[in-house]
Amino acid sequence: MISTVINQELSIEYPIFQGGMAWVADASLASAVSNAGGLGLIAAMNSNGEQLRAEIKKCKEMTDKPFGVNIMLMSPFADEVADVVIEEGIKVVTTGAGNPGKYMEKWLEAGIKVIPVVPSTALARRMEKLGAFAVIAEGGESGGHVGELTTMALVPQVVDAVNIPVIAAGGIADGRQVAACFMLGAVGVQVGTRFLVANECTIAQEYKDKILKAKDIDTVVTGKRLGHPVRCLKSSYTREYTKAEYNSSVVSDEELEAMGAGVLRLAAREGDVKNGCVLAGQVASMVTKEEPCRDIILDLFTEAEKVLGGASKWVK
Ligand code: TUI
Repeated sequence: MISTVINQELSIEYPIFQGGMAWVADASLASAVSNAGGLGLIAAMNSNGEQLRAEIKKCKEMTDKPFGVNIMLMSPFADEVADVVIEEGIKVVTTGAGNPGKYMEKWLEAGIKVIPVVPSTALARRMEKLGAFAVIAEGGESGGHVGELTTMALVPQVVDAVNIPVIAAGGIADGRQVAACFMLGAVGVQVGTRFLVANECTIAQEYKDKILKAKDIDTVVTGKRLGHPVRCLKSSYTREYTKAEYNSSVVSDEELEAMGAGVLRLAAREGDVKNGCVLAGQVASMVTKEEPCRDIILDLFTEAEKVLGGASKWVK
């Protein structure tokens, strides 16, 4: 049984977080992950304050286990959702795509455990100083908004840089990868892409089918030119976007920005995986089966324990 400060302090069974995926991580997925023994997270990215409040209330009805909220800091509603998590008594907040410094004091005062995603040791150290409970070191193998470093390079460097717990994210879809993260010094993992095809995940079936059919080299990073690099599956949309992105003499930044509007919702909610943006990590091709969240978590940890138990086979 893998047990660390993460599951112990957060009162969950397994040290695993579900990624706060935009337009994906709703009350259904978050409550299912929490009921399965992990930490489910509702993504606030696509919600204003009142929409988030409604989703939190729904989640409270679906589970009596702890769950958290992920706040995407580039969201125009970040300020209002930052207050809603306090009003609703949320115990764990993760953040992404920025520095949550300006909210830290009030969240800590409210007794919230703040766990920011960090793409570098510098931000990890800053977060530790501001009172973060832990950090999520997310490598660029992940889906969605990505940093520069890989999980393999980032996790041990963050582990060495701070004295708070480190959760690894990016490129984790099976038990071998969970085990590898523990070997790098992480005490928990965050998994996104594998939960996309969970039975309890409410995204369009077309999105799930595209994940299930993905091959190893099917992801691409778009949006670097505008400073918002995002990893997703290749599609007609990404081909058009990439053409525009590397043609700055013809396509202005404003036009490029407009090409990104509404594309996450289009794929996740309407199932238009040709014209929408299907966020997914590099491990999408390892995700081959739709199953309940409980089976995903059991599979990850059963295999991880086996691998960790046999780790010494390399030492003669
Ligand atoms: O946030 C994510 N993944 C996301 S957010 C999202 S929605 C969206 N994003 C961009 C454009 C349009 C829509 C989809 N996926 N992951 C967490 C994450 N955070 N990865 C990397 C970072 C990060 C990057 C830079 C965190 C902090 C940071 O620091 C900036 C600073 O101010 O130091």
